[in-house]
Amino acid sequence: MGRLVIVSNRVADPRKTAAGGLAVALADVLNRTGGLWFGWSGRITEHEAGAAPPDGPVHRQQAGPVTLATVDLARADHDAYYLGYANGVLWPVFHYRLDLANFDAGFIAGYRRVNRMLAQRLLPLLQPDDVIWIHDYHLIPMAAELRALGCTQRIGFFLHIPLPPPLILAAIPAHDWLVRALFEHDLVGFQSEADLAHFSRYVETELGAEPAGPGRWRLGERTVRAGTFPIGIDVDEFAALTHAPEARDMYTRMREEYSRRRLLIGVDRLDYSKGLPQRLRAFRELLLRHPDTRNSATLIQIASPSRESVLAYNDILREMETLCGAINGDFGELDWMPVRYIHRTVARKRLPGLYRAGRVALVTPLRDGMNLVAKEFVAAQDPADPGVLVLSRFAGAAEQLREAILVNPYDIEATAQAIQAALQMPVQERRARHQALLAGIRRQDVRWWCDTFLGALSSAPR
Ligand code: GDG
Repeated sequence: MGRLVIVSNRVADPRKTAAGGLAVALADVLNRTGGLWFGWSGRITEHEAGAAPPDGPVHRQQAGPVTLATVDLARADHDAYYLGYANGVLWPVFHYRLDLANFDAGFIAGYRRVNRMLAQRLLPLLQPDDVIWIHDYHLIPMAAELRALGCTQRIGFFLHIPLPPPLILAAIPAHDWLVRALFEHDLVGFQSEADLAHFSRYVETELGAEPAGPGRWRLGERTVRAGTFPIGIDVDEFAALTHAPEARDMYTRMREEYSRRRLLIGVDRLDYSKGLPQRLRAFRELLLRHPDTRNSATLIQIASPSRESVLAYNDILREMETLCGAINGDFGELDWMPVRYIHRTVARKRLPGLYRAGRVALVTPLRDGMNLVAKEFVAAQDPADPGVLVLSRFAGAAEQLREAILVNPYDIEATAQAIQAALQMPVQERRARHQALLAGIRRQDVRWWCDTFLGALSSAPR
């Protein structure tokens, strides 16, 4: 295979660790293979929309075997492309939240402009046998822009978030343009079978594409291959982190602090897709229905700050503060608070210790492409005395992690019952479930994901 070129909205130094599933997985891939990582620098400048910034269009930096190449965005471009279209239209609609989408016509213009500009800046950096792997909803039309400039290299695309059913997708004003652009790739990857089924139904019914063999569709001159490639984690690295001093320290402190109580753990970006208010209501229901849990169970909810300049994220912030305050006010005792809500990022090295101290993890998104927290929790457990994973059936991870306790997060009472079952699960059953879950996340880990996707991309017929 030729040199690997990864394109994603944000580029992170792979020698440092970052919060965010995508950054963690991509850093892992590139550290292994070397190559080029191209995307936005994270910097916003005051130059004119669409124009190159005055200090040169592309910043380059060498990070071990990886060349980082980044561009700054003009404020107007950033606001329309990133805040407006990617996170104000595509993120909510792809997570089935039409009610939160803002279809302002200026946003899509900025989205097209930035995708075109990124294609123009990447093109001169490409070598003839490069294999290009574009990531996520920010960059759906970028391959089409590259092709328009004459790029003939293999291009793959991976969607990290869900793809909704055709009639939800069709609410986006330019939906057909958006999905047509996927046909400019040699391979399109989804997280789950459900997403792939939505793609297949959409392209056949809305675009009139023809099935062209298993996992292939033809639209006019173009044929695209599409498949399911559930993303994984580096299980061994994560298990090793569990034994590092930072995680051990966290684990010991949690065990001491909560020696008489059982810990429930939630770790999420503060995002409306993660089902946090529903989770807190289920926890309140648990305290109401099962008085034995009062004074004996504590929920630690980490909600790392995310996309604070997008309007819908302010509402969830306020809702969480109100709910946590109400639960603690109604049920708290002088020596016990039911919820510890932490609206900050926890250092990555400490996370495994927190996971390991948890008797139960609550991973209950309303929709999620995959959800890596579910897999990290499993990897961090003590096999002799493992915690229990309560997992939303609407996370992509639920297609793989069948031995978790699967819940419908909208059903508050049933979720409360599931949490109680998790708290009471005997150790033999916990061990058996954990063993099966661990084997699954080992089989399909991040290397499997990367190798399988890149293998399929290199061999996709052209
Ligand atoms: C998107 C898709 C898909 C979270 N809080 C802290 C922290 N994290 C880390 C977790 C995990 C990552 O962030 C979150 O990954 P998820 O997969 O759960 O969710 P998204 O960020 O929404 O990621 C998702 C993923 O892409 C990959 O394809 O699975 O469905 O939405 O690694 O550990 N890390 C630290 N402190 C925190 O407070 N250090």
